[in-house]
Amino acid sequence: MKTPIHGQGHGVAGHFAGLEAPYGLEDFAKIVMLPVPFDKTTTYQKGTDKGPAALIEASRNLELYDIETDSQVYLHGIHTAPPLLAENSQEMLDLTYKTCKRIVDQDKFLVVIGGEHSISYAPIRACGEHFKNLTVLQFDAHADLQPTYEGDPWSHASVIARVKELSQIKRVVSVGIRSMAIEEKAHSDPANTFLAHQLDENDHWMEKVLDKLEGPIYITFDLDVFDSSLMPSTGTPEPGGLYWNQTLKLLKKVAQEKRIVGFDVVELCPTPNNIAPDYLAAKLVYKLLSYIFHYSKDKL
Ligand SMILES: [Mn+2]
Repeated sequence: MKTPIHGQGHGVAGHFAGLEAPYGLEDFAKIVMLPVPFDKTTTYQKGTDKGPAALIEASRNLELYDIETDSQVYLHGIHTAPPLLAENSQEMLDLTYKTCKRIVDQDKFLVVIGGEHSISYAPIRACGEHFKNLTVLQFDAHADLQPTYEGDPWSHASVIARVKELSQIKRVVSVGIRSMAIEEKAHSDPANTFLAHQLDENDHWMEKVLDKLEGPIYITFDLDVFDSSLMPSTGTPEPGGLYWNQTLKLLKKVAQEKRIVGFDVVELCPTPNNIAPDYLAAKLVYKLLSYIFHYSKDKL
């Protein structure tokens, strides 16, 4: 592949990894990338509505060959769907749910790109109905367990509270939590929560996470789970978070041992003149797809 020129990338603008036909074609592609540029309920730094476009633009600078898995996951085809636009939470969740349901019912592998974390309710609901008894693996700095937040039950701070109410969800396993209101504590589930300060220097905790994962697995990945030095471009950056190699090690183990049926990556809030976090988010998406399609293709 030619070395990309800075600020540009290969292929077609607006397509993940710039993929052109046949790999970016809807009918051919096994993977469908769905941008949901929604930001209405965030309370600190606004701008996650710009996240999907920044992630997709950065992805045009990715190498399509993954060294670690010795694979080229794009050969399965990655179609980038048109962004979903809505004025309010109800409209956005309804539209996103219907679109996600159609994608999973067509046996495509669903990837949702946010947007604020509240959008994750829709793909989780769609995957829960399609795959049944879903376990949700949440990567997040925040518990997101507020019963309602500022009077809004559909706030980004309430998304996991709403997810836990879905009948097709067996369990939510949370990793990297380090910020919680006292009201959320009563709703938290210590047996399935891996608080950031409890993650040791060694990686023994990862086996404990794997033990909690049963049945089909959906990953909701709030980028603020990363340490704020690594991921400053998020609505609510928190110090004391996960690092890149550690995170990928866990994701790889999950892909090797479990059946991942879909995922979302949310809360990218691009910073002007700092492309590194956008590229990190794009690379996370591509690495996770590489792991899933390399290690668990017989389980898909
Ligand atoms: Mn979150």
